[in-house]
Amino acid sequence: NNLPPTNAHLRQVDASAPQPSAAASKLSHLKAVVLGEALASEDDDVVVPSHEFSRQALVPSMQKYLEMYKASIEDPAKFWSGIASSEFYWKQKWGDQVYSENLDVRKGNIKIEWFKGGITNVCYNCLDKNIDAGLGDKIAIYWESNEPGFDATLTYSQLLHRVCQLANYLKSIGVRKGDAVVVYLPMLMELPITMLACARIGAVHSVVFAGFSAESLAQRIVDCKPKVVITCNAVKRGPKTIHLKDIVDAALIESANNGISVDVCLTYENQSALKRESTKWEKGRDVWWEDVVPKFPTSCDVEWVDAEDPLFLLYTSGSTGKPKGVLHTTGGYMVYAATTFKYAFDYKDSDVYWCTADCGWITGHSYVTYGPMLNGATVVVFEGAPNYPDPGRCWDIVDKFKVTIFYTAPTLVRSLMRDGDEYVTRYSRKSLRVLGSVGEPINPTAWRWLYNAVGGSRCPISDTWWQTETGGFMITPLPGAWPQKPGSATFPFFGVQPVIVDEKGVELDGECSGYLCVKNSWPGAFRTLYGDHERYETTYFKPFSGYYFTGDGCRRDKDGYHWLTGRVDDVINVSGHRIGTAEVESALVSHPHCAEAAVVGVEHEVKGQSIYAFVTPVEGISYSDELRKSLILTVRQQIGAFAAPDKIHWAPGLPKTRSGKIMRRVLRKIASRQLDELGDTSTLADPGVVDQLIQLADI
Ligand code: 6R9
Repeated sequence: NNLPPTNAHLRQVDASAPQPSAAASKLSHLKAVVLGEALASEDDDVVVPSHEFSRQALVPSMQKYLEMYKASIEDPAKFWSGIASSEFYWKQKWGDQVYSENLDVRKGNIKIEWFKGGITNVCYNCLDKNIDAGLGDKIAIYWESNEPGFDATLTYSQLLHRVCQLANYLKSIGVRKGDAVVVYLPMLMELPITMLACARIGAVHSVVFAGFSAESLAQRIVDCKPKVVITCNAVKRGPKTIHLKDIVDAALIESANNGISVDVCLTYENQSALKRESTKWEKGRDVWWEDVVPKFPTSCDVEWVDAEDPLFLLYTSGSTGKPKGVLHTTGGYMVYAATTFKYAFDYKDSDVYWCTADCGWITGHSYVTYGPMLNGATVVVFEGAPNYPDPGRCWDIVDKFKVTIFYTAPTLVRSLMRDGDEYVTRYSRKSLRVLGSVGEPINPTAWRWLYNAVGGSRCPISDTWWQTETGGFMITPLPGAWPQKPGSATFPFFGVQPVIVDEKGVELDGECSGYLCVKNSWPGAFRTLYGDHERYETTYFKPFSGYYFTGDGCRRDKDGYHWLTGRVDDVINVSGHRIGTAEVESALVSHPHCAEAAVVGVEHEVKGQSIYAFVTPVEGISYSDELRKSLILTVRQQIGAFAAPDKIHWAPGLPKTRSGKIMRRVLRKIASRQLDELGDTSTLADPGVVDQLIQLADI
């Protein structure tokens, strides 16, 4: 009865939105096609789900959603404990309290706990439980290699055997409950196997995306001090071979220099990329996976853990300082990842699901491994590059495995869109029924292309807004339940109360735009930043007292739909990857010829944003292409290729206020060449800097 404002808007939508009918659906499609981006307002552009789809959907209508949403908000304990007890195995039920939370720094330490005292195991719920339910022979993983024609499959029983062998090996080298395991693997089957093996024995995996540099990897190793690092010798991505083991070697030297030595480096021999004879080897430390793991028994007792014991750590970029170790725990994350997967993709047992994300990011954790496998789904794991050998590869894979749910990122959609429809229409794609998007706002043009060209105007798109920190979807369409608006993530998931606040932290009502916060906890929320609870509180809970602050801007339209408008902090989103400006700046200034650097994001047609760096060389060093190249190389080496600036803009000086703060607002305008929108520059210590920068723009 004390429902959040969002709900009031939902009621309006319910009444005012066109009712799903074949005619309406056709009309809205026509409207979308004919008017394209030129619609009077994107807020009025609706795409209505077909009757056929809605009829079979788990949540077939707005009314049903509202009922469930209301229940989830009015009594979260009842809502979530109902799901937790009926759909998961618990060795022991949680105590009297389903959850306890404090999201208000004024009332003491921030604390979020769900199902505390409950004893379970995520790996058991992903594998043993599904096998006991008769899914042993169901395909768990279709693996597709970088090279077309090379693939492999694992049934749920086979997957369990592999997981147990690795779990037994890890135990044999002394990995125990609570120990960290760093994983630096590409999208081989061994990556989900490793995650599940860690979960089985209560070890805490920390997967590092295998595109990060040796230095970034070392930084994470030093932070979480693993007993073992798991990697492979090399991987092929498209036509390129990447020697991952060399990167790990360098990282291990670097971490040893910082006082952290790792005893074991378990290395999978990825024969299609590199033979073991050609792999550099450190005797005594390095162990070939194939030499040891298959010798271990194919069954392994489960380590039963508390719902609040850690499941994994995943480092992500913030607006300042070093990457943050986002910590997720067991019970709440499990329930949330599985439930969001099920509803947001309208999951059915017969589905074949493919998410193009890498397990090195949160999307791969929650929606390649845990969410789908907790539901007993068949998952496609793809090693390669989505446009290799040509831009039709994705649809080739869709047809090959009869993929029904395809989940990807706007940046890939835009790049495939540019390559032309002929790569799409060459393939049938008729197995597809639900599409998904994640990582950044999807622009309406890309949305429509995905909807029409890829999905044949049949498949709802779940534009899922969420974050590493949230563990699972927060604002997302439920396919079939309500009309979509291309570019809007629509409405909150069950149990989530998003609010939009102004700069003073006052909740805004009705049509509004401001900072996106959440006012309650949800089971999948992260519990802390590893080793730095204070930074957790400062970053996420202090900016707006009483709320979790997401770092995103958001607008709510007249119908209550949510439109994410991008980061409002100093985080850049390049191809859906979060990169902190501070990280890139600190890499640049580590270059001996760089005196100062300031980094901003600029709009990019395919990548969403690209990195634009202003650099002041040290006295006596002149601007040159060599210096430019060497600066970019430094960033690649320190962070990874995906963080390399697209542009180095020479700066005799940076625009600073009298107190020495860089005025990024001005830099952003110069970077995007919006020179007539520079705004007030009179508070700059030296306003002349701005003209100098403008003159140097195209050098
Ligand atoms: C899952 C993931 C989180 C940031 C987030 C936001 C952006 C993600 C989005 C989206 C608009 C969507 N973001 N999904 N923006 N619409 N559907 O990407 O996690 O890597 O932590 O990034 O990505 O800015 O704050 P993460």
